Amino acid sequence: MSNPASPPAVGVVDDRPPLTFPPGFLWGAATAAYQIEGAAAEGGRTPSIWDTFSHTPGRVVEGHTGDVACDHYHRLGSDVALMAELGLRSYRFSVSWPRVQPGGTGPANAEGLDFYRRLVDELLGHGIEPWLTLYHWDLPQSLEDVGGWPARDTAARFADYATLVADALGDRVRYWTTLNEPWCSAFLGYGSGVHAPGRSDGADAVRAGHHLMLGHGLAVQALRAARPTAEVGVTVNLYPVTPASAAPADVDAARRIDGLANRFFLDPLLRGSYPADLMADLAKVTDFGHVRDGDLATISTPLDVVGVNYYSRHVVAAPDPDAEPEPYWRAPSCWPGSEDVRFVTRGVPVTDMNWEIDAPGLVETLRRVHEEYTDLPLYVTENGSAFVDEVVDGRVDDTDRLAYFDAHLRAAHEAIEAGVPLRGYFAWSLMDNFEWAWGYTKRFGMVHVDYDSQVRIPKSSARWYAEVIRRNGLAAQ
Ligand code: IFM
Repeated sequence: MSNPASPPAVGVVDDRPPLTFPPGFLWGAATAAYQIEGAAAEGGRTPSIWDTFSHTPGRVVEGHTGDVACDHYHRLGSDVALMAELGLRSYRFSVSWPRVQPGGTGPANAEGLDFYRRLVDELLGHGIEPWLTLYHWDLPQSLEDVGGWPARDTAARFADYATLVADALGDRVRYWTTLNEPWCSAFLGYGSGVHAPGRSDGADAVRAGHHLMLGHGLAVQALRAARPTAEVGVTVNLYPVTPASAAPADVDAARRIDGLANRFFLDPLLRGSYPADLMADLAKVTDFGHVRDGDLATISTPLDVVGVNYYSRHVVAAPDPDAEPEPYWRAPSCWPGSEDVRFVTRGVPVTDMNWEIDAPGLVETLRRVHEEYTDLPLYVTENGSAFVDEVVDGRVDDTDRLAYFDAHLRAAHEAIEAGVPLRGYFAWSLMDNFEWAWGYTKRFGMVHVDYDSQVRIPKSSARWYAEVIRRNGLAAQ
């Protein structure tokens, strides 16, 4: 009997039992504006930090940009038809802030809003529930020019933008997510600088994280004021963090990274406080003087749902005592104050991102959020894998990706059986797209995209997922 929580080996038919999900379980797929839309300079859109970053030589692999991406802006109708063909019950997309509010302040851009109105209407027309994310990393460049997320005012601007979108789409969109993965915006954008806007300052990263959450809290209030019936949440990317050994120094390294990766966001958002140990770890980076009275109450404004993005696990070890003259940790880091913690590989199978495949980590993560933080309904708002795909005779047989989904859906089911109120699952991603600093070199899609012709080919995983949705579960194998 194979381990039910790890993927079946490629090409091996195993003996897993069929699994059925609860009635009404929401099956979907996700994308994000900058990763698929293209039309970067059309319809009144102004540049975001990702336009600037991707056009800066050396920032994105092979100089790729989101200028055209999957050209979804011009292919909305056929893309939604494809979603319907695959039987998706929900589609999670993000709104491009600089498309609907050029420059990040002032009045709405009617043409930009109209694109999303058409998208939502098309989805509803096909019986697909729209799931709208307000911020998936594309801050208007002009707001970055006046300080970006490390500046407090950006949080207020975000709430204004939320109101503007809610006024336009609140009558037809039920599910609203404020932020996608604020850890990435803060710590990759302002810490290591491997994401836009490409700044590297630990204190700025911490300030950015706080102001992202403040913006979230203000946006939740703005959304509720505009649309009292909206179901509002936030999406965080979480990792189980495991010490490489039982040695106290490794255990402490895991505590530190868990603090920065997970508790930095979960505690303020769901408990209204920063963890004391995390603040102590960060004392040499910041005095938290940017936190004002009332901020944490705003940040922890009650939610309706919580979104969890899950990809992998971190395994960490204590700093290497022999590392001096090899200062591996002096490069700009996304772990301010804990730059010297070592990330260890265990030799288990990895995806094309080099991320370890660890389905049991999804069970752990969902149980932790539910058991330690909240009774709210949870949704896996992203889960998926990049693999190298080959088109052969017009087909893409992505057995590795299919196995990854299978293993993680089994894990999701296990979490439900353990009492987690998991209400839905969104595969990342509907289609291959611009994978940030990796450009188009990494493919996460269930649908293959030929970036020259823009032809879409549903991969084996997409056909398999359509069957999962149809059955509301997994067939026996
Ligand atoms: O492509 C990203 C997405 O934009 C955010 N979550 C992780 C995905 C894979 O890296």
